[in-house]
Order: sequence, then C-alpha cells, then structure tokens
Amino acid sequence: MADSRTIEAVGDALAKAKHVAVLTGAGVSAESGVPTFRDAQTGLWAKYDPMQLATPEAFQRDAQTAWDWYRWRRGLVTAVAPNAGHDAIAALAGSVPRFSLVTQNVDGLHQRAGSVDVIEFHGNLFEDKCAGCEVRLPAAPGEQGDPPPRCDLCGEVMTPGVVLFGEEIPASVLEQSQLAATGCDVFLVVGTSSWVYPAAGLADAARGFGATIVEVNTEQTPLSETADYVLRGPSGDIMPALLGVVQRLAKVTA
Ligand code: BV8
Ligand code: ZN
Repeated sequence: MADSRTIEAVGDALAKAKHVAVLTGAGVSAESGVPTFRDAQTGLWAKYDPMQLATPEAFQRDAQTAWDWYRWRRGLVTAVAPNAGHDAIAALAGSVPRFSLVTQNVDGLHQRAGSVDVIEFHGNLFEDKCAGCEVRLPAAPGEQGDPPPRCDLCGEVMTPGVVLFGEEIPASVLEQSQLAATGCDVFLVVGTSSWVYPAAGLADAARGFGATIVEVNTEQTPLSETADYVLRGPSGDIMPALLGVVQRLAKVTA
C-alpha cells in the first residue's frame, strides 16, 4: 500500500481542488475480475493477440472470431460487479466542487458503481456501431458462435461500440476529455499503463495547464517519472483511502 504521507498529501490537494479530473484504465476493473487488455487472453483466447482483435481489419478479415471475442468479454463484464475503487471514485465526485471522469474502459462498471456523466473515451461494449454509416445502436443480443450483426441501413457487418485501434476518438468525446484535463487542478490517473494515445496524452495536457498529476498504479508506467505524486498499489485500496482523507478534511473545515 502506498505510504500514508503521500496519501495525506494527495488527499489534501484533492480537498483543496476546485476541479478534480480522473482518467481510468483497465487496472481499475482488474479487482472486479476483469482481466486488463493485455491479460485478457485466458483459456480459449490465449492464442489471440488483443491488439490484432481490437482492429477494423479483424472485423473485415474474420468477423466471426472478432465478434466471439467481444461477446465473451460482454458476458464476462456482465457477470462481475464494480469494486471499492469504482465506488470510491463515484463517491469522490460528490466530495469535491467539480468532478470529471474520463475512462478508457468499455465495461460500464463506473456507471454501475453510480458514476454519472462518464466520458467513455474508447466507447463501450454495450452498443453496436456501423463504421459505414456511423449508426450506433444498443447491442443486439447474440452469443458466441452467432453470426455477426449486420447494419439494417447498409448491410455492413457491425462492430461493437468501442473505438478500435486505428479508429479516431469521437470528436465530442475528445473535446470533453481535453476540457476536463486542461480545466482541472488535480488530474488523477488510475490503473492505466499510459501507453495508448491519445488517452495517454491527457496527462501532458493537464500538466501544461498547471494541474497536479497523480498516478495510482500497481506498477511503474511511462507516467511514473513525471507525475507529481505516485501512489503505488491497487486502486481498490488507494481510492477509498484518498476518499477518507478528503471527507475527513471536509468535516474539519465545515
Ligand atoms: C487514434 C477499446 C487517430 C477497444 C482501446 C498505427 C495506426 C493507427 C494508430 C496508431 C498506430 N500506432 C499508434 C497509434 C495510435 C494508437 C495507439 O496508441 N497504439 C498503441 C499500440 C501505441 N491509438 C489509436 O489507434 C487510437 N486512435 O490514434 O486515432 C489515428 C487514426 C488512424 C491512424 C493514426 C491515428 C485508438 C486507441 C483506442 C484503442 N481501443 N480499447 C477494446 O477494449 O476492445 S485501447 C485498450 O488498450 C484499453 O482501452 C486501454 O486503454 C488500452 C491499454 O489496455 P490495458 O493495458 O489492459 O489497460 P491499461 O493500459 O489500462 O493497463 C492496465 C494498467 O493497470 C497497468 O498499468 C497495470 O499496472 C495497472 N493495474 C493492474 N491492476 C491494478 C492496476 N492499477 C491499479 N490497481 C490495480 N488493481
Ligand atoms: Zn451501416
């Protein structure tokens, strides 16, 4: 668990902040039992590379396999629950004057923990989209092995409502995320390896506008060297500890 002095210092910065922004990655969902993107390959999927599956080419080359993977992931995230890290992030929103949550996760667990206005930087698993005519629909029912869904408008094979590698981040989502990063006093980067762009560039934008950068991660990442604070440990422990400091300080100053 991260050292208590750093927890206190970060909690103090959060308690004093006018606007807190949080960016999360797959590490926040790891304690719910959702494997991170790189670990996602267990059992049947061990022989597949997620970097190859999460691409438009995969859906052109072998839509059945790509869809089976996403349907496997949909079933997996539906079967798990948010963890203490999701819950603390949802509660933090109500403990600071202004709060923004940008997530790279597509699992919907922040919303199930009560977070609202979640900016889904990489979309979500529970919609389908057509790259051809940009339509987005609630996910069509389907199990592994079922034929991939086709667009009613243009007949193209649909893809899940996520941003695949090589696809652009939707402009409105990018803009909202950049506004959050450049407008906040404290930018908390939780459970992401900070290697996928443009998401990983949000911390640079925040720093450029004077935000205090805090990393919460079990491991070293490219952000660790430049963050103002690094809290090394699981988000399921660290986020509740930070929330506790913020709520204690709020009582003292009330
Ligand atoms: C774009 C949705 C403009 C899908 C995801 C060549 C061609 C095209 C683009 C590129 C290119 N080369 C580079 C690029 C840019 C590319 C990119 O960044 N590539 C990487 C390989 C460098 N980016 C893009 O393509 C983006 N679009 O650039 O558009 C463009 C367009 C065309 C041409 C040029 C430019 C779109 C990227 C979005 C991809 N979609 N997700 C799906 O989920 O199926 S990204 C996906 O991987 C995740 O969302 C996540 O963001 C990312 C990494 O996944 P993970 O590693 O699992 O998760 P994470 O990073 O969060 O790591 C887990 C972390 O948690 C670790 O650090 C671990 O230590 C920590 N942890 C673990 N347990 C805990 C914990 N921390 C705390 N507590 C714990 N308990
Ligand atoms: Zn279409």
